[in-house]
Amino acid sequence: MDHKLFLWFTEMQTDDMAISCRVKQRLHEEKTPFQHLAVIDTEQFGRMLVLDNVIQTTVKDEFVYHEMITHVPLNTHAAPKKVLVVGGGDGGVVREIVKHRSVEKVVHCEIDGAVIEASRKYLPEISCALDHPKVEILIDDGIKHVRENKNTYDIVIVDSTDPVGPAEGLFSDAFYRDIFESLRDDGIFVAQTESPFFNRALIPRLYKDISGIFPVTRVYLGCVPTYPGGLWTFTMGSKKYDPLEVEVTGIPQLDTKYYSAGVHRSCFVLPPFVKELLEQPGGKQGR
Ligand code: SPM
Repeated sequence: MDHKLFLWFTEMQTDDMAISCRVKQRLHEEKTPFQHLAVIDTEQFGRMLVLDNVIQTTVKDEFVYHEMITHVPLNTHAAPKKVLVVGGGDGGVVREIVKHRSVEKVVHCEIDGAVIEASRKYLPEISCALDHPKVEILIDDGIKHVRENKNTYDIVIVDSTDPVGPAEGLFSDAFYRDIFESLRDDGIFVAQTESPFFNRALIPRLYKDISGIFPVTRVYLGCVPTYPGGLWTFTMGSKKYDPLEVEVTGIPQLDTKYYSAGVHRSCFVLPPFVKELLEQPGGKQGR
């Protein structure tokens, strides 16, 4: 009989639900000063970055998340020149930012240098723009960086892990206030804000915090198969520009697989069960 041993990686996405992927090969594993880091090769999603046993990104589905967290804010701004990325050590957001011709400088502030090194080595399709001449990498605490740099950025993108452990402070009202200060007068901020199925207390809290600081606050959606439930939220705070007022015919053709001018508009159409999250005490989606 011809037997083959199957090894599986399992992430407990909630206490009662898991995702399992058949593993081809374990490529890398280390304990960094901040977290447990692994890169594995899977049959279904190809190479996968896993932090503290939580899937961060995979070469098969990463484009959805990285395109949506990047192009929606950058195409909402008239001409973003200076962009800050907090987190996102795999480099996927940086790769998308440098597709924008107006951008002159990308500051990439990642607290855990080991994520960048592992991504450079094992995830070249995602990390390929980290050495782009417009990119400056800082191995530093994003919270501190934002606090120390006032009136500096056109766009701030927070590409964090889940709101536990090292990323907890990246989901706080104080951090959002510092981001507001770090932005220029027409600046825009966006953060990944988790699942509308499984983070039903978090999303309204973040929406309330952000809309208490920014004149324009919008929540939008993307579909990331390896995240719990697939459907994923992003929350944008903007000092001036409203993504819903963008003339979508003017959006440049970029090399993207999920984001498009049409998606720029449709991603803000929220199903009632998501809309209702924003209608809890704290205010409605909008100004
Ligand atoms: N550049 C990709 C980094 C990914 N950042 C968001 C990760 C969220 C993954 N959380 C899944 C939820 C599991 N509780």
